[in-house]
Amino acid sequence: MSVKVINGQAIPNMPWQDKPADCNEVIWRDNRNPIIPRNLLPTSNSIFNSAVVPFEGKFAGVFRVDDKERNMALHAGFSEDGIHWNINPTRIMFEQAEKSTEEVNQWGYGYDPRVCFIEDRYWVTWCNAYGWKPTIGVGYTYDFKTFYQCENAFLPFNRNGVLFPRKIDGKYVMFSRPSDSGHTPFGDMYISQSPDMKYWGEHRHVMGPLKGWESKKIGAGPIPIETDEGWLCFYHGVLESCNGFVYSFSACILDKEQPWKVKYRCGEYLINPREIYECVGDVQNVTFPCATLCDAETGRIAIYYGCADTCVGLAYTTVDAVVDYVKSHSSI
Ligand code: BMA
Repeated sequence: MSVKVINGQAIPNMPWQDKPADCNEVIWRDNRNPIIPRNLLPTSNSIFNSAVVPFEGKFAGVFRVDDKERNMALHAGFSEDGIHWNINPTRIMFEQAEKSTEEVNQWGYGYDPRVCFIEDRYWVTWCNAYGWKPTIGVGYTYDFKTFYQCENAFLPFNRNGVLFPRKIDGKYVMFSRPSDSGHTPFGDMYISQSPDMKYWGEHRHVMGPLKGWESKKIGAGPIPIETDEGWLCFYHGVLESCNGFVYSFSACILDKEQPWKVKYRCGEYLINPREIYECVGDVQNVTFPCATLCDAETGRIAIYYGCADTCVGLAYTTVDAVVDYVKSHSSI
């Protein structure tokens, strides 16, 4: 490995498939995709845009499960190998982290969760409803059994709240993407900072739409990976075509100490919807990454991404390969 992963962990049992000999892309798909089907639970309409982390030598996660009434909820799940998942049939019922927050932090709905281990616990951020308007919900768990809900991070309307895995300059750092109440025809990535995970400020603009594939809006994806080149961040970008929105994803590298400074940003998408399970489903043409596993020893990366708002796919790359590609195809 020429690029070093900082503060990472070895995950020797993470899912992996070697790059097929005839593949000339930077990211390649698992040939068992979709690894989580829409109907894994008897009540599920779809399971997608979900977050996975290493947990006690195995894997745990928070999954977006829409039921057949089309309620959007978060469910905990566990796996031995990161491929085969036992997802709880009942949704996560958050306990209130602080009594004083009881009135404001009612569960509204939950979608597009991210999970980030910081210091001693797994933080969960998701798109939560406050008065049926989307904003960033925040909670935590130690064991994926009991979950505690904190204050929402921001005012509506906001989506794609993604935490950095450590404090930077003594502050928690989170991406978000201010939006509207609908399918939002705009969107830039911002960073906000907090001394305590409750009060968020010192907002910084990171980047907005640039190239054709992301010309409508962009949003943060999985938890950033710290490397000696900077923060490696996968993010989604949206193009509007005559058939509606098309969600692809790519990567950028941000400054380690001032992560709102973009060092490199790939001009091309790295994955776009082209497989049948990415193009056909409840929302056609969506590849939406929410989590990675990264083995600090080998630099292998497994990317969990939602496919067509219906099921979960898995794709692979390496830190060396993606950093090299982003640097050599940087549009800034
Ligand atoms: C976004 C979110 C995502 C979804 C995407 C495409 O606004 O709702 O959950 O994957 O739209 O429908």
